[in-house]
Amino acid sequence: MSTASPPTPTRLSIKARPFAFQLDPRRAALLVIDMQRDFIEPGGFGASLGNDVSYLQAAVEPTRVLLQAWRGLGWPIVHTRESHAPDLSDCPSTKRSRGHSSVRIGDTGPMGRLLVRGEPGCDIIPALSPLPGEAVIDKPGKGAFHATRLMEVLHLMGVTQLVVAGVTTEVCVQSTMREANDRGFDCLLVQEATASYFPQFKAATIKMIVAQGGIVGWAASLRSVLKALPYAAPLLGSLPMQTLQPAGSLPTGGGQ
Ligand code: TIU
Repeated sequence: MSTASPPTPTRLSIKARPFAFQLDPRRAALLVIDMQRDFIEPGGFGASLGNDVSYLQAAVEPTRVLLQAWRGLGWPIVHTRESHAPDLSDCPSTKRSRGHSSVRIGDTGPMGRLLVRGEPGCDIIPALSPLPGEAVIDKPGKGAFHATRLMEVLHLMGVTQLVVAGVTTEVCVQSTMREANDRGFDCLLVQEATASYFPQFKAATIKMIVAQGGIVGWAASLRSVLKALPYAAPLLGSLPMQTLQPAGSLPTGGGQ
């Protein structure tokens, strides 16, 4: 008797809005956007803009579990970091001058120079550290395709679908999903694995993404994604209940 695992089907149907997402296991990457200390921890860039960074904590555990599921399958993973060269030659003065803080990109804070590559604050938080073999894309913009090799990296991996996690929902996540959508990628946002400093912006962004029949892409609960991925359903049991949003609490998209 063979003990080989059953073959993975060619399409995995994930319950999603505005309709089921047909994930192709040979073509899908997990894209984790900007889960950096500078956005999530006190004393970083996000806090310097006056934000309450504690809102972003909610996305950490769901993203960790999503990474665990993806790593177990050996499927491609790409992390991004919003970051600039130490000489700030890739930071437009318009970007640097924004915000109402006395501290700006490139200035020194408790975790080193804000959003500068190589500084402690620029690192991805330890709970979600990339493993060897996972791509890490440093991006000077909000969208991950702007002035990066992301398109080439995904092309070389044969990826046409992106399952997306990260922060913040309405800034770098939404910008990247729109860029990806225009470049021909089907994008699925995992709702618990993204967060904003402004919960109402997160809810509105999800509505915008799925509106008009999926004008930007799809959104699904972490539960739906884990239930659809091979071998991942048991991970659901390891998640604290408050990590998973009750089905009824998720924003329903308009204009579907
Ligand atoms: N400020 C804010 O909400 N976000 C950013 O500046 N960058 C990302 O979203 N990564």
